[in-house]
Amino acid sequence: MVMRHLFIVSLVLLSACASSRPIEVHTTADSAVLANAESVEIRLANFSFKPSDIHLKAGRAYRLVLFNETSGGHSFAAPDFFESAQIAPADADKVSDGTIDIAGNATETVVLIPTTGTYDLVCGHFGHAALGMTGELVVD
Ligand SMILES: [Cu+2]
Repeated sequence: MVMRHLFIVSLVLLSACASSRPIEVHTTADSAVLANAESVEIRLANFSFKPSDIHLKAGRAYRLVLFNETSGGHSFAAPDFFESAQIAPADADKVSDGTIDIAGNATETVVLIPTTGTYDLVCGHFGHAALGMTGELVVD
C-alpha cells in the first residue's frame, strides 16, 4: 500500500515538471510544395538571433537554416510556430517540445510551411532569453 502511494505521488510530481502542454507536430505530404522550399538563414549568436525579426509568407515552403556561430549550444524555441506549421516528414523528429537544439558551430535545417500569425521565438537555454536571445516570427 505504501509503495503504491509513493508511485502515485511520483507520477504527479513528474507531470508537474513536464511542460505545460504537449506540442504536437503536424507533417505535410505535399512534396511538390516542399521541393521548392526557399532557404532562410538565421544565425544564433551570444546572445541574439540574426535576424531577430523573421518575416515569412503563409502557405509557402521554407527551409530554415539555423546556424549556430558560437562554440556553445543554443536552441530555436518557437512552440506555437512549429505547432501551427506543416513540417516535412523527414524533419519532424528535429522538433522536440516546439524546440530545435543546435550544438555549437552546427547547422540544423527544417523544411516547413508556416501558418499566418505572430509567434515568439526564444533560446531555451537557461538565461539566454534574459540576455536578449529572443525574436519574433511574423507570418502573413
Ligand atoms: Cu542561447
